[in-house]
Amino acid sequence: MLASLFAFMLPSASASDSAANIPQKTSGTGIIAKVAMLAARSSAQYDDSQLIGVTVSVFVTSANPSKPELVELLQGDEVVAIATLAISEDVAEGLREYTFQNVQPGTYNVRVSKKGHLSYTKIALYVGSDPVRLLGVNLLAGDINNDGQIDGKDLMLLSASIGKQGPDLDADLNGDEIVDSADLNLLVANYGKRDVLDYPLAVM
Ligand SMILES: [Ca+2]
Ligand SMILES: [Ca+2]
Repeated sequence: MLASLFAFMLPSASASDSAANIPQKTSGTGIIAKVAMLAARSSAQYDDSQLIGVTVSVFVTSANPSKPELVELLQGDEVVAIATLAISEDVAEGLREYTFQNVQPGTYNVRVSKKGHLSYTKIALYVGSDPVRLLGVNLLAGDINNDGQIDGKDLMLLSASIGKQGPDLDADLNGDEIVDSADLNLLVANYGKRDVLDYPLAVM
């Protein structure tokens, strides 16, 4: 039985590049050829399903929750995807959820960056067959010149801007459209820190 089905599959396979050939066969052969074609197609779909990846969610807080972050998925140093901001009412105020869809199994780095903040990079995030939730990413404010560290240069920039008002001021770390002591306090709290590289815990 298998052998006879196989015999019918062969001609259908050879004619697979021209669907018009199928109806020209005798009706019996045509049906079996069609079944074989469908079987081949569903087998192909099954193979495709093996390629469907999982969702990776990243939950982020920062000093300025009114402005979006840039959330990137990397393999080594190469950016392979940029996350989209998820609209979810379940997420608490000030917390933002970003998602990457259809992430293939593998090991990735996830980088979260934002104007005025040190970046955060999760190193060697393993993605298997289950969805991944990366929780508790809190960006540190104060890197006004965006050089990866919070130091005297940032402090000078902020000091020179004290009292300024308006949207999109570089030294307005908390996004309330004024540069004042609240921004200074944020910078001082993170003074001396650098871009965060979060390595996996060593397995003993
Ligand atoms: Ca800086
Ligand atoms: Ca401010």
